[in-house]
Amino acid sequence: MSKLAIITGATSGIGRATAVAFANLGIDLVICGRRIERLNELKEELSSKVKVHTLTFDVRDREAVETALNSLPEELKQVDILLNNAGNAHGLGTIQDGDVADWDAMIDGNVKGLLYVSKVVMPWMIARQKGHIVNISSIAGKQTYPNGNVYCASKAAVEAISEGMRLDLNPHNIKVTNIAPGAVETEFSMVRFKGDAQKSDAVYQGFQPLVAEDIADIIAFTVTRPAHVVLADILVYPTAQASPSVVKRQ
Ligand code: NDP
Ligand code: 8X3
Repeated sequence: MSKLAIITGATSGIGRATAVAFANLGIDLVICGRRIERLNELKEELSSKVKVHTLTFDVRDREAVETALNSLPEELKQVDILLNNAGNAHGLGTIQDGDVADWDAMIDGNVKGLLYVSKVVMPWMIARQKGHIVNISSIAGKQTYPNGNVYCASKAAVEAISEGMRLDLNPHNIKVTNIAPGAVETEFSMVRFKGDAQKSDAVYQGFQPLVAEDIADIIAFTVTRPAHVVLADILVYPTAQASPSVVKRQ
């Protein structure tokens, strides 16, 4: 029987690449994001391989999250994998100069949004006494770097939530994987720098960063381990990176 995955943040980067990887494994998909046209394009691309359902909502909007997920037909609530990937950094600067709207976007999206989605999906997994939750944290959640402050805090929260889920869902046979990537070239830095392509490009200059497909490949490996095996915590760097701020550039 084919498996079913819900992916948040499937319109771009890691989420989109993972949708493609899952489709290649024959995993049916519920793909989520705010940009409906991108979801429709992805659905069109993958529908010859697997069943694809789209859901449009902002993870920060609790009511929208609940309404969208609860609107799924019963067969699409039989979820085997939840990939909590939606998220972004907004801004890079000292905490004393921080923009409160950016803080709200990161805490509400990266932390509360992940919780809102999980709150709906966990009971479905508990009812079936199986499932796998994969949370995308970051190196930023393991190590705070200068000017990263609130983004790092939001990802440290994801690390703690992953641990909490692993402990509390343990009686229910539910796997929890936390993945902490280093530098992955996606739309991430364009969002962080509010569309400033020069600043965004500079992040990845002089070294070979990870690409979204590298992380998707690892997620695909993670969700295809035997039932008794869980990869609990995965840190992934590009070879040129040794910490958030130590990168060997040409
Ligand atoms: P992208 O900007 O390419 O993708 C972000 C995805 O998240 C998009 O699909 C976007 O969809 C979705 N998203 C963002 N905010 C919301 C929201 N409020 N509601 C619903 N969906 C939202 O970046 P990445 O692929 O790099 O990022 C994916 C995850 O990986 C994030 O959690 C990020 O923090 C994490 N990460 C990224 C790293 C990197 O270097 N790139 C390294 C470590 C972790 P839409 O805009 O359509 O809603
Ligand atoms: C994304 C990686 O180092 O820009 O989470 O925070 S970093």
